[in-house]
Amino acid sequence: MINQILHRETIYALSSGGLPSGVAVVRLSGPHTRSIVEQIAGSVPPARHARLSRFRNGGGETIDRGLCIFFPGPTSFTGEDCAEFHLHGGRGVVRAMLEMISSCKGTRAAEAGAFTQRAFLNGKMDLTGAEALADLIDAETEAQRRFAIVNGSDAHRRLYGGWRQSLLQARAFLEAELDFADEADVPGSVSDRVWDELKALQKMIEAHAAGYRRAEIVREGLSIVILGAPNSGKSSLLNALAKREVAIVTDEAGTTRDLLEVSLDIGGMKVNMVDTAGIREHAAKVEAIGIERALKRASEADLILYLQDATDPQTVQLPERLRILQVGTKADLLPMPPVGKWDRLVSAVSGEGLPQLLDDIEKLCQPLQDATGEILPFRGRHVEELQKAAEQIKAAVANEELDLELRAEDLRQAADALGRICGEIGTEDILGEIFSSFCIGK
Ligand SMILES: Nc1nc2c(ncn2[C@@H]2O[C@H](COP(=O)(O)OP(=O)(O)O)[C@@H](O)[C@H]2O)c(=O)[nH]1
Ligand SMILES: [Mg+2]
Repeated sequence: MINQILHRETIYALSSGGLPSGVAVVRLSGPHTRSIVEQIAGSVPPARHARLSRFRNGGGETIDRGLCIFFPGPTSFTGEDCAEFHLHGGRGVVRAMLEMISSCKGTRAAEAGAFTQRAFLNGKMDLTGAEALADLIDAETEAQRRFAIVNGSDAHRRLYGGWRQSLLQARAFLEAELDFADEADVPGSVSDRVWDELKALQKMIEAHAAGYRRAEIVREGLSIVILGAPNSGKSSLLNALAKREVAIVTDEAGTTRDLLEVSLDIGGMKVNMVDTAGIREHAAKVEAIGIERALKRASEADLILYLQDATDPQTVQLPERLRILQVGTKADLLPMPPVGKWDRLVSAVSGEGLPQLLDDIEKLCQPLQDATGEILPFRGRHVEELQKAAEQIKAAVANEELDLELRAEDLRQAADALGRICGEIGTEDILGEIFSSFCIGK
């Protein structure tokens, strides 16, 4: 893959997150790692063995006692010599340790994603692997975690590698045909088969690219908007589902005037639920803006919960063509539940109907749950490159009157687009952007 890059500086960072904490992990990577470990922990422990050590500062004073682990390159996370100090997670302890490391020769505080970037540059993982790792760290729900693990394996590189191989073979056929062109007795059927296979490949790439929407929902969350007339119980339902007072509830119409969003974990899926201004005519200015925003957000949502006060149902105009679940509210006030008027009847006060409503949403999420086991493109840049590849193949196939050489060149560009996704080809200019979204210490 990519040759080992020798970094001159040794980077360090607190990798374990917010302080204070029970344990804090300070991590090092680079050529001075051994000498720094010697200075701080007295000597270098056997490779990949945790050793209880006394950590000292430059003046020989004890900073703390903790575990030290040394990971010799190239079989480390970054491919370089790495080490970890496991300290007590006090602010003063960590500060003293970071100060000590920064006073050692050749060290520099790591920028966001710097360890992973070195791992990538040293061929320890490909770009989609690095991006999936960032997703794993950002994962809040079970579905996000699973998706990041599945998509963090080597699967993208194998999938795109296979497609690149097919393109290479197709080019080889075309080039062979070019060589024989003068002899005029090459059977046409060979290249016909190549074009058929390319058409099939193009379809496959397009279908794979279309999976991005599913990946997006798993990563960003399913978007559900609560709509209904004022006082239909929208804010109360949001609070009941969030199990806390997120939205203000009053019996005054027009209390909620802006969008209010909470992230919920429903059956392991991230769901972004949005409470909105009640829809009515003749609203005051601010409220009218709120209503406009509500309708706009609803038109982009994956699901609308359309609420009606079951004791006094008001009808409002909904955006069309959307998935809508009709929900009757305030069920606790009804002496006899009406049959069949709503998909669900709920009460934010007694809690009745809420588990069933959550079930409905979970069922809706099922196809997405299944998507968490799929290998999908999961960044905008993946889809752009896939589309580029598909378009180049399409151009090569369609332009029958074009020189074979030019058509072969289209195929080369398609293969390059696929190669860029995993970072096997020319990605220098996008690395900064990709790794800056990582956290420090990763
Ligand atoms: N009894 C009862 N009252 C409710 C229920 N949900 C909401 N309310 C009341 O209905 C009024 C309007 O509720 P709110 O959630 O602010 O409605 P929104 O305008 O649609 O957000 C408030 O007085 C709530 O206390 C419910 O399930 N049962
Ligand atoms: Mg409200």
